Amino acid sequence: EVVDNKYRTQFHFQPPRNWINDPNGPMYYNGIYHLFYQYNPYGAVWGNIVWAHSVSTDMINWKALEPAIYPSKPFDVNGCWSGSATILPGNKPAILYTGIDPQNRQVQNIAFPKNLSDPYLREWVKPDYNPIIAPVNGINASAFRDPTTAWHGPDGHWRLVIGSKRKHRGMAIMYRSRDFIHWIRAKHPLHSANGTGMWECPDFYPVATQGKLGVDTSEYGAGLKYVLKASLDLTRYEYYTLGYYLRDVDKYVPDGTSADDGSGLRYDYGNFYASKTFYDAGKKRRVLLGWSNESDSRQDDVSKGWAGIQIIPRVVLLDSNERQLIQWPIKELETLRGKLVSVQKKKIKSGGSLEISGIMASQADVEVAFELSSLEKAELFDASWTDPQKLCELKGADVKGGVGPFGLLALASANRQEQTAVFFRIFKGLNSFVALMCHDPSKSSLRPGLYKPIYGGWVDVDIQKNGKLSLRSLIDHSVVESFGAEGRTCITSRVYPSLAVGNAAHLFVFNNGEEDVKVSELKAWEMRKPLMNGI
Ligand code: DQQ
Repeated sequence: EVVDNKYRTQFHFQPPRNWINDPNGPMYYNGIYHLFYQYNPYGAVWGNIVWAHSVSTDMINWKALEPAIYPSKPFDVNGCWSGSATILPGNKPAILYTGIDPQNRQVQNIAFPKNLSDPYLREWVKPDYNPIIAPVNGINASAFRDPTTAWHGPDGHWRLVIGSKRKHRGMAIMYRSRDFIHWIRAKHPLHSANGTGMWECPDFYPVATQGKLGVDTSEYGAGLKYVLKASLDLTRYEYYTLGYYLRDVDKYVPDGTSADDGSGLRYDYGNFYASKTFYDAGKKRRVLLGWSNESDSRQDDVSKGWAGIQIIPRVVLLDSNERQLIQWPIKELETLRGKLVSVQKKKIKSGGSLEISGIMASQADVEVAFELSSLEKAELFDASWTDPQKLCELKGADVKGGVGPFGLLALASANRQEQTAVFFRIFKGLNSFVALMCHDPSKSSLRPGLYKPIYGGWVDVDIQKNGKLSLRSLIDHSVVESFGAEGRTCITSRVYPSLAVGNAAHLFVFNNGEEDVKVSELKAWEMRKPLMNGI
């Protein structure tokens, strides 16, 4: 089979060919990171789903193995869908996943490594007592999937949740087990929210209110808050809330400040779905993985022979104000940094720009710190602007502003007929300034008929106090993954330039605001290619 590599990413996770979607069962076990993922062995569109398997010692260089879990028994004959890993006492990993049975019901199955002394855990055994959880007693058998990593309570029982819905109410149905094999449904879901529809790939875990360490899923006690995330099938966006976990009654109570009705916080305001975290006991951090789908057509995917990537793994921490999470690419990514170009203390005048040359700008890691000496010219914020994505649509990169838009033009052609703009705008609100971050790929390609959605999110920073705003963008041929304000707002876009390809891609800093801005420092590294599944 031939594959077209023109738009292939070089340091983002991909197999050599075919369709991929959700990350599955990520885990750290005896010094090795395992990533399983939804994969179609036969083509570049969704279908025939198995758990493909790769291993790594740094989550940047990957070695592909044979699929670990694939349809072979009645309880998964029609597909092996998403799920999670849990490391059981005695250092024994177990995988829980959704199988599609002969009646096309969604059932939950367990699998164990065949041979614990194989460092790669290549072969997995699915006992014949599967399924271990079936959609009975009123559960909708076509809306019952994606078991989480389990956590252990003080009563000696394991707990997990499974994504579901009842009518329009999305929910995380909870189960308990003493032996990890016999599971009993709890009377109440861990949490539910009306009007949100099916919850796919739920994730539930603690985060520390102090310090920079991640927390294992079963930990409990003072100084922890909880994150509950669901991927909403209705909108194809994910939302999370922060809150408390009342362990005695197994209920999650989201903070009053964070909406859980599908309008709240997101890990990523762009093309990002079906994410999952795991606790990395090696480096004591919680790591987030997620799928970024293509935004070209199905026909494009078939002709290029591949579709879908995983984002660069991100460390997840609670912001010190406890209002949101902060995400940052794992440190290991920096081992790929090659040739560096940098800029210091450079004013970008109103309407001006600066080209950053000297590296291959189609494969780069760019960090830039902006300094705003005055916010006087900031536009007034209109209280009707409640949706940041809509505001970015209203005010794209070419729409002049007061303070901003300023930021980067990634994957730009020499004369900027093509560009993917990553930028901020600052507005003056009633009591404080409002910062907006946008991705505007509307000029990302001269090719007709591409899907080029504009994305946006608010940036939770005190811009008046700081007078600074930082941006990091990971640019990789057909993806731009951006981190605003040290990872407070993240946006990922998939783009398919026709001119700004390979060595013909350019990188600029731009400022379309009335107010001048200063680049206090910019560093752009050309990125090397890691070992990537034999590609
Ligand atoms: N993808 C899987 C499901 C999950 C969905 C099937 C989310 O288990 O709900 O490929 O992208």
